[in-house]
Amino acid sequence: MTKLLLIVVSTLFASSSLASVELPSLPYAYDALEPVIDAKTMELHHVRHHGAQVTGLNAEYEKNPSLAKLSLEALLGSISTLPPAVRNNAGGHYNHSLFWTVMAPEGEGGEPSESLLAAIRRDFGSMNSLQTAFAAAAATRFGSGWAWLIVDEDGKLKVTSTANQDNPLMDVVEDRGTPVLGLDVWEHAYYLNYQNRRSDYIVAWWKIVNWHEVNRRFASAVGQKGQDHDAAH
Ligand code: MN3
Repeated sequence: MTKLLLIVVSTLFASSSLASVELPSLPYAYDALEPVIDAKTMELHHVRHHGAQVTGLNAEYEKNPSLAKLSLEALLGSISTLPPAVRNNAGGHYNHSLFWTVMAPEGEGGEPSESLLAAIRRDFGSMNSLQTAFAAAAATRFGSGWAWLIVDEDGKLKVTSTANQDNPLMDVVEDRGTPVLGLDVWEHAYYLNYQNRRSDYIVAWWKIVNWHEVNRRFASAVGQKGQDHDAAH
């Protein structure tokens, strides 16, 4: 009887705690991405920038508890109906959570899967052309924002960019789709090391892409769950 009560009580608490998000811990140490991204940048970026968005999103959930019942993806999909603070904080939380996972220490990120490579050749011609298109999107994003590799509604790969903390899941952006790779091109992401040389950061960043995670996201986006997963993941 006591046990049952405990289960009931803990279930109640579990569902009421839905109304908050937490800052995810990084899957590597702050200095693990050096020299491409320095430890100080990673720490400030994670704790202060992403941390502030987590706090900000939780504050919005408190103001409007019905928002917390939606998945983050569903929330982003109806962002046009929501206040700007939700757009910035929910976008920032989603974007940074993705960003940390699509990076890995140099030499540990593996390679693109066969099916991802095939899609890259089909939609861009080659990996080189994809990287050129991605660099152009990242370099020409004026001010702050993100560059993305997405799977669009037709299952095609596409390179896009968004301003501020917007992302391709939002119903306010031109090119919508499921992000499989994202690069933060806000100055806070690279300025300590690269200053104004954003394009050097963009080129160096490919060395720390975590293809294990990109492969997983791609397979999930095109509905091949479990079929073409990188064995190492
Ligand atoms: Mn950032």
